[in-house]
Amino acid sequence: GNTFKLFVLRHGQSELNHENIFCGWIDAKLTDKGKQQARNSAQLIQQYCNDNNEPLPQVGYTSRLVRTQQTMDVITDELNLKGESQVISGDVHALKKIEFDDQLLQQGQLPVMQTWRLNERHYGAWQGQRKPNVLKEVGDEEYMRIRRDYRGKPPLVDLSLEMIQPQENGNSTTGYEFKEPNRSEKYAAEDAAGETLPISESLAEVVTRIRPFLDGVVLRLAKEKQLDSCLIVGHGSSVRSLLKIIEDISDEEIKNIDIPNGIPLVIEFDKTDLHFIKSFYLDPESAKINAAKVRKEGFEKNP
Ligand code: DG2
Repeated sequence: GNTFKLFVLRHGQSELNHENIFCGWIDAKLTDKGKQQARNSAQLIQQYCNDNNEPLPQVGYTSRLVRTQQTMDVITDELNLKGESQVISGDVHALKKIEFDDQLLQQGQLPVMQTWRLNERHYGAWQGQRKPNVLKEVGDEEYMRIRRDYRGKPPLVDLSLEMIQPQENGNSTTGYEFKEPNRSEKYAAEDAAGETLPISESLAEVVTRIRPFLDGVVLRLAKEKQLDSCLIVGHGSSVRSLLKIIEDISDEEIKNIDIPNGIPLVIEFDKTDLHFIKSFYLDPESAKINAAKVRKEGFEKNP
């Protein structure tokens, strides 16, 4: 065809999504429901490709967080592709030179790249906290401002507190109950490349760090290799950021957009100059219902 397609989805439900806890860079795994959502995504992609006589995605991208990688694994399994995953450091100069092995595709394997630039927005000191508790503490307006305003930014996380074990039954909290994996271990590749990783982010900051990856890797490779499609598994905020850039959504409008777990979006581009044509969900009904639920998280005691 003469269009290039990006299949983009948010990972399936994670354990912390299920518990109604802000997750950010904490490495929560998928729940069984999350895995089921991933399988369902694969079927929707397969169906779409069959119906439109299109090949399956030719490259995959995930964040460095386990929930997107697990989602990708389930999808590649379901599509009978063998995922070959590789970490890319995210360094902006290196990004422009990233290549993948064309041979892999012919052998029924999907080259997958993992980058911190697709990570969820760093939720600062809110990550690991229960949404209803944060809501109670800061009030409705501030809660929604930080969650959804383009420049809303949670308080910075204290990573040294993350290193301390929480004290049960004590009067004071000396550590966080849920925490990020050790940074220097998990992000050694990024460290080595001199990347500066955040301790809290606004959506605006996610947009800034995702742009060089979208242009330097995803769209560049699509053009160079004349790809038909690729698959990105991201997070609520990384998917919102991609949409904001690609569809040129205003700072005001982006406030109203929520991303459901595990429902693929198709974003179509003109193959010749890669200009954006249109985007749509493969299951628009469920996408609408589930996006509305995401927005209300924290407002109901038992979602
Ligand atoms: C959620 C988003 O991100 O939370 O960090 O808890 O996509 O990784 O599950 P994801 C989190 P909200 O901004 O929707 O409250």
